[in-house]
Amino acid sequence: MTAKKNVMTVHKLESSPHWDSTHVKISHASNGQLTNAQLIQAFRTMYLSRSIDEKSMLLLKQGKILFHISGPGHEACQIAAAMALKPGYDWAYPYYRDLAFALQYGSTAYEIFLESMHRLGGPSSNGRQMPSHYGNKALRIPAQSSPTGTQFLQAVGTALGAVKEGKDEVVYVSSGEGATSEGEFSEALNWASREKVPVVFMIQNNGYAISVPVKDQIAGCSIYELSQGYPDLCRFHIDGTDFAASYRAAQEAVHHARAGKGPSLIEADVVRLFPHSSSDDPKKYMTPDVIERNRQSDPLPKLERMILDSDALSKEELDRLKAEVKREVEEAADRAELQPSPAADTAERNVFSPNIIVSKNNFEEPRHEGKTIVMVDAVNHALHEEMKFNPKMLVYGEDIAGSKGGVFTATKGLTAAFGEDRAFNSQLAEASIVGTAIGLAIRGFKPVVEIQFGDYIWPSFMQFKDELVQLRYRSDGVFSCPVVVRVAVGGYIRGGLYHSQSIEGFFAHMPGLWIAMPSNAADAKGLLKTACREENPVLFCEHKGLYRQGFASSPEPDENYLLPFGLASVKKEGSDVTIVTWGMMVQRSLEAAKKLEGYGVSVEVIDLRTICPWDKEAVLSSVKKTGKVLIVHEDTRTGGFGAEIGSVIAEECFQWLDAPIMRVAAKDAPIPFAPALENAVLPQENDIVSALKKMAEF
Ligand SMILES: Cc1ncc(C[n+]2csc(CCOP(=O)(O)OP(=O)(O)O)c2C)c(N)n1
Repeated sequence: MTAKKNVMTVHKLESSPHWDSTHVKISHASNGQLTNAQLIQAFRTMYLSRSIDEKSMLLLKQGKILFHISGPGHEACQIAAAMALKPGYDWAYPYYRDLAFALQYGSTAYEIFLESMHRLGGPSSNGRQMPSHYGNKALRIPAQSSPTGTQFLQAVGTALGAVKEGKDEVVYVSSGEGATSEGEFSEALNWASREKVPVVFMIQNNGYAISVPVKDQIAGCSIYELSQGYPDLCRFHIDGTDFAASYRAAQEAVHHARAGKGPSLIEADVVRLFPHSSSDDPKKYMTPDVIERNRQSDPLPKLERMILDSDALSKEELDRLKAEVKREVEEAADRAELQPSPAADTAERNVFSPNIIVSKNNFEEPRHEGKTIVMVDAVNHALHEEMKFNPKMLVYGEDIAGSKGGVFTATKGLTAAFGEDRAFNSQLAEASIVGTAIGLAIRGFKPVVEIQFGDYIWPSFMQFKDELVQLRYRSDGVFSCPVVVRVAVGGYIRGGLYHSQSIEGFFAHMPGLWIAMPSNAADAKGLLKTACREENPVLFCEHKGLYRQGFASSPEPDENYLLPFGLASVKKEGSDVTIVTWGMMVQRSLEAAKKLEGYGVSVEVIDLRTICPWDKEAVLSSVKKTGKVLIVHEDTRTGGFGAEIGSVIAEECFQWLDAPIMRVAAKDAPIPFAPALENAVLPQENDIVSALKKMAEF
């Protein structure tokens, strides 16, 4: 903890000259805009929050709650922020220590206990998410996750949406000081400040991130100091245990945002009076001195003193209020305990949306009659048509805007046709692209964003795995974020290690995500249009080696063509061996199959088209017919999606198999640059031919 902690100072940018730090000293005379009713309200919420935390620790000992993260010491700045906002109109991304915020914002003690006792009927998770992760649709609190820092970019996305809709909503997002070390915090400040979006960043600095002291976390120990270079970022450094000071800063920050002047950062110095979580013991890293000093900064007795000093309530009235709150907490806990827990057979509910917009049942592939187009143009036309169809659709990513239209021209003409508001460049930060898209989708936009190369999608991996694909599940279907992420993938373009990667195997391991990987222009157009309409998040893999290939071009489908996910295409019928493949490998498999005809071997080639869901029925029925299956993919062999397909075939088709299931895939190596090396690593037509011959001989 630094010497700065709990000093009653407020720093303020010159941009708000009416803020005067001398007003911060709390007294009856100087509490300014605070009425007695507000002080009493704040005290009631603080006492309620504290009592819930205390009760939770007891319930934990009784085994009725399995985990708890508490907020004592943080309450004053949280309540102040909630009081400055408009619940249900503004948005909030609170963190796990924000119990007092959630209560003041409108959550009830009963709802809190429903969540912490993992009961049905709570506002945010029905027993899916751990306690202390707040969510409430009516209050506009998106159900929260656990990674420290992912919420910042989502908040920026939600705020960006408010600006786009011309609304004066404000978005609150909070964390501890430790979480600001995550790169996404800086990305969020950059985006928020650059675009002047209405976010209030509330950083609750309690001096520790679990056991790590702030001196080991933040250069100079203050995020307020560190963030001084951002234009239009209004900054405050306050004693967050002081309710009046907190309220004034919060009001100012919210006012700044609502007036369209941009984001604010409030660094609130607070104390953590309880352990980090129920699994922690602070005595292992806090000295008795620190523990005692923290205790003396407890915001609860401070606010109590303020109420008594200002005669807002007498001692007897305050005691009555406390007794009433204690009763409320006991009743809420008892009532919550009586509610049922979720049934085991609902465990897979809401991994995916139950609504399929474009069903594969009774789907009939039309003959496409349009002009022949290459795949990148098919993508481009799909985007144009869908942006016209859905005014809430936005397209953004690195380099996508303006006359260039991306490094592959897939987004060409979108800005000219739909304006900078709907087709725009993002900052060069992949987590930002996906994170903000989540925040936009949560409030009803349809972001169809671009990651320039699959090789660089990894900074967004956390936003994918922990956020994009899990929001629906962790909120049991209350929230969703149907984002489409288009990404150029694949090799055979002499792109070396960092412009060649196949990524579908990694992403297929994420329940909740749909993945497409078309092999030709017509499928690309039909699948992308479907992706833009569906409710599930989609990773749309576009093989850049196919973008302009003649063999991947097709007559253009019309604007009504929507190709369902999970429907494979039999590209060639055969009776001796089945090839299951996708993407670039479809053409190579067809060429190899043609060669095998010369040896009297009839090969069936199935193009999966989508990896999640994949068309199991089509594959199994072909394998039952041929008795032999070769899986061909461009991704590295170990852990590639072929292993999954092979395993399912072995489980469900064993008695039909006349040969071992085989795979042709990339070697387990990065993809090197020199042509001879690249050819050696990526699967070639000859590899497929050899494997087919081997299989035919069984
Ligand atoms: C990305 C990520 N890394 C690690 C963790 C484990 N973790 C949970 S809370 C925490 C400390 C956070 O400290 P701080 O942001 O200062 O907030 P505080 O808990 O002190 O309020 C850590 C490391 C996590 N949840 N997410």
